[in-house]
Amino acid sequence: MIGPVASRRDGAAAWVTINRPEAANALDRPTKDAILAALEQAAGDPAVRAVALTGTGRAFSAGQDLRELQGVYQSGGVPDFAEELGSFYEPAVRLLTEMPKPTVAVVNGVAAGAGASLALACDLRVAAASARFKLAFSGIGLIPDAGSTWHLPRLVGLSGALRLALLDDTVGAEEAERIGLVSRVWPDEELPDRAAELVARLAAGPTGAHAAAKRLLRASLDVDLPGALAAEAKAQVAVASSSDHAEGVRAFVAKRPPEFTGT
Ligand code: LHQ
Repeated sequence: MIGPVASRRDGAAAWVTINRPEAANALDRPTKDAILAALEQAAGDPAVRAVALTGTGRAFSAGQDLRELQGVYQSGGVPDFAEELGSFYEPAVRLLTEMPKPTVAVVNGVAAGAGASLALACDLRVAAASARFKLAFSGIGLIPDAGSTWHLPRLVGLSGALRLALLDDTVGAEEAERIGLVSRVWPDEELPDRAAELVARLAAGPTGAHAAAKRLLRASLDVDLPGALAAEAKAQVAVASSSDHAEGVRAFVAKRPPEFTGT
């Protein structure tokens, strides 16, 4: 039986697919537990060199399961938001942003609420032409969470972030590409193959160099130039001793494509 999340390997790429299409891949407790387990597994497995997060059906993810939330309110309870955030959203966002390998959101359909936040936390987003982003938080009287207040200004600038948070505009895939939210948009029917190709390319890349580039770029807005130069030098000395660097130079001189191993 397939649970709320399907994990599979495609060579050195791990694919984590949210699988609750009947609920727009909304995040209820079992789904959150399964996503976290899948991300932890992929992050900790050195044979995995890129991770893709996607959804089954018409949605990427509609965020927090609001029926689950409503169930708590109806039974007279008060959901423990701090626990919700601390037990799933924070660790998931930290795994996506900190694992030493590229993470890609393959946005197959609507990404709303914390579903959008998870997509924003990935290193790259690629989208189907019919995909759309909607923060949705203000619609239920909440603030953008799961890292959205941090990621949005970095991805689309403060003005764009305020527009998305306060006006709650729905942004289609083409506009998302134009404003820098996504890196590629493909016709819906081409998304699976094109995304698999892109994720496989990342998984066949120089994983150590990708990891260091990801770490430095993510930290860059919080350090000054001398600090960034020093961090670059330290990281470059480390990756310069990798097999992948030697292979890259060998392959260039031999006029052949490099065969990186991630070591
Ligand atoms: C849903 C959901 C959903 C359950 C669609 N839940 N069923 C919050 C609280 C606690 C702690 C931490 O953080 C958070 C973070 C958050 O994520 S808050 C934001 C939560 N998300 C939303 O407010 C989005 C609500 N959904 C929508 O606005 C729309 O459904 C979107 C724009 C996602 C999609 O619209 P449509 O394409 O028109 O699809 P639909 O509305 O018809 O949805 C399809 C089905 O999925 C439908 O079920 P039904 O049985 O009626 O066919 C929806 O009820 C269900 N669904 N979102 N979040």
